[in-house]
Amino acid sequence: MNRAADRPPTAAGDLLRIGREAQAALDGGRPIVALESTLITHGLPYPQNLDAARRAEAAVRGGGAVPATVALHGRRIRVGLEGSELAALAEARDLAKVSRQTLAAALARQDWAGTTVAASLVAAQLAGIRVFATGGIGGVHRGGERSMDISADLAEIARSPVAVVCAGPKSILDVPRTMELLETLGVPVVGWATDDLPGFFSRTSGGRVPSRVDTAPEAAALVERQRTLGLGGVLFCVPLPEDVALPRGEANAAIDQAIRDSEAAGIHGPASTPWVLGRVAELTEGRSVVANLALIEHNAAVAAAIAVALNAMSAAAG
Ligand code: PSU
Ligand code: MN
Repeated sequence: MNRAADRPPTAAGDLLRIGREAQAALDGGRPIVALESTLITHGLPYPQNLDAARRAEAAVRGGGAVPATVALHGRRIRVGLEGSELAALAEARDLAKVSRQTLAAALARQDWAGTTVAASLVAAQLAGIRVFATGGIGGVHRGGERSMDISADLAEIARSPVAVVCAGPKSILDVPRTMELLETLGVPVVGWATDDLPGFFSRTSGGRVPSRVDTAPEAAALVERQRTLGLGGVLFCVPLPEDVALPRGEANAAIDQAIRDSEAAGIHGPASTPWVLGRVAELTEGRSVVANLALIEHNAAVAAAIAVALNAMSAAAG
């Protein structure tokens, strides 16, 4: 399925640089999982960000797939970084956070930049990668019905034929409106072995998921049907590991406080999520960061299992 010859021709060639290992996996039709990098450049402080990136890549490998972290560097969209490049990205300060709407402009610059879920999905699609993992997606921000601050992630998930594995929308966002918009955009939201919508730092959000799968082959079959119908992406929501989960009330209290503080500090737009996450980390004395690292790793492992199952299906279909 991932073989070079099966991929649609793209005019993006010169703007895209696929790493050696990722290219070999694509050429050989082996399972591969794309990973985003805004969580490295903006989501977590150094050195936890590098730890998260390495653990995610290791979890993908442990699951039998090849990791391909997406970022920008040298006026190219990079898909698949060397270990030293991952470290350079994690150590650099004041990098740009690039999403779909800023991608073309950012490619005029040499520097490293982090790619959001939306921009990373653009890259995955160009490279011919069908499975992607992150910690959390963007969504409808609180007050978004007035501010219209709605992440480009949602529309991108709707239009990219890529399976997105996340830990559910966190309550930094307006979770009910995020779910409504996903429904409007026609994105299947699928619980991973759960009927409850996971709440990122906590295993439940209070909401329900419209559908669920319990195994990787079941997930792969759903992804394949979605592709056959040409309906765009699928969003898998995976509850974080029990031992690091925060109680829902406690996570929400920290987030409420952090959002009040961000408003008092006048933080808006793309700066909002990184600022609020940093404040939540302070308020939970670092436990939100421990949870964040573990859920990123866990989601990467689930994504690898889905990629492996998709490949097995393609192989069986000849
Ligand atoms: N949620 C997190 N950590 C993150 C992000 C979301 O828990 O780092 C990042 C992701 O890269 C996501 C982006 O794609 O924030 C969304 O930003 P915006 O709302 O500006 O589109
Ligand atoms: Mn926004």
